[in-house]
Amino acid sequence: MIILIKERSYFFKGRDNETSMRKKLKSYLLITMFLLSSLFIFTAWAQAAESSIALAPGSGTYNAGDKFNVEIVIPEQVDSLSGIELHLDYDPGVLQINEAESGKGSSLGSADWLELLKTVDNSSGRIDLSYGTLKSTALVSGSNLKVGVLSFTAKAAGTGNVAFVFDAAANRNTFYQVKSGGVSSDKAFSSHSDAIYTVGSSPVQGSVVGKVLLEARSDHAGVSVNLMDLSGEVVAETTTDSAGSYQIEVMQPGHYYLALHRAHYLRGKVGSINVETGKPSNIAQQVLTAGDIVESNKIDLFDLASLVMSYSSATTDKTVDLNDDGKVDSSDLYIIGKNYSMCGQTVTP
Ligand SMILES: [Ca+2]
Repeated sequence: MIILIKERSYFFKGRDNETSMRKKLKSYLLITMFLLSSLFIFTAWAQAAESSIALAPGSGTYNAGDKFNVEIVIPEQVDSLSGIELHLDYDPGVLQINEAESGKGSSLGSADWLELLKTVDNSSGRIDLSYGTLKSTALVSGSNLKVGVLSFTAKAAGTGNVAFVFDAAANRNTFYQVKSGGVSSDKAFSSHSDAIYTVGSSPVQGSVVGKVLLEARSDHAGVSVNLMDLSGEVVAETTTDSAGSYQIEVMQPGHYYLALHRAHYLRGKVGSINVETGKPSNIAQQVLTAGDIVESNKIDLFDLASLVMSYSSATTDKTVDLNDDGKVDSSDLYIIGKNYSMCGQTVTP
């Protein structure tokens, strides 16, 4: 507008002399500089109002079996934070989540903050967390706000990424919420910093080697073999091959037991395993008892009834065809009868 008026006056006055023309050019220049500088100030102000979200540490090197914590942080100043929704993906082949906290143990630890959503899936590698408060007295302001804590175990050698997800269509959009004058508004993060963690393989200390057979079968694949420590935690796991063989590498020498499980068989257990450095611990061959058709870890009337219902029919249902010969007949009934009222092992130490 100012430029326009100046131009008009310049036009009407005419080209009187060179000095006045210079003066006018100078004033245009000053106006332009003023406009440009106010644009810079405005941009700087707009940037200061933005917020990013980051993982700390953003990188790290660990050995398989190490546990480490990662904090979710908003570095910039945030005023009157009333809620946060966090969605992250990670590589479940390399990292395992033990605990994810959106609030407890972080800047949002007040009792007036409520956990609205917490999903952690170690098979697909996803974390969904949401935390918020309805009380205006519990609003949080500050910079470097810790809005979450993730506790990981370095699972296996490799590179494990942890990345924020911004996918509103999939209902997995990371954002935060602030409250002003009693009104909440959703805010998008202007930028984000993901993380990469490198896991190196720990030197193998010992191993557990053995064989588990499935009663009345020739294919012994698929028995899950869990190595447990004496507090009942799974330390390592594997499954048998078709010969029933398994081998488990053990990082830490010590005392363990094995829990054995295959669907429709009684559970097995091998106690008092001593793993020593540099030496395989050979486990005596185990046989899992067939006939637990309804999976109660006991062979009883319910299993017998299931078998009788399919009796004398050709079948591909291996849960009732106990010896896997394509039909349900007296040989399957014989197995149930022989094992009748037997119970499997309990998994707890
Ligand atoms: Ca059969």
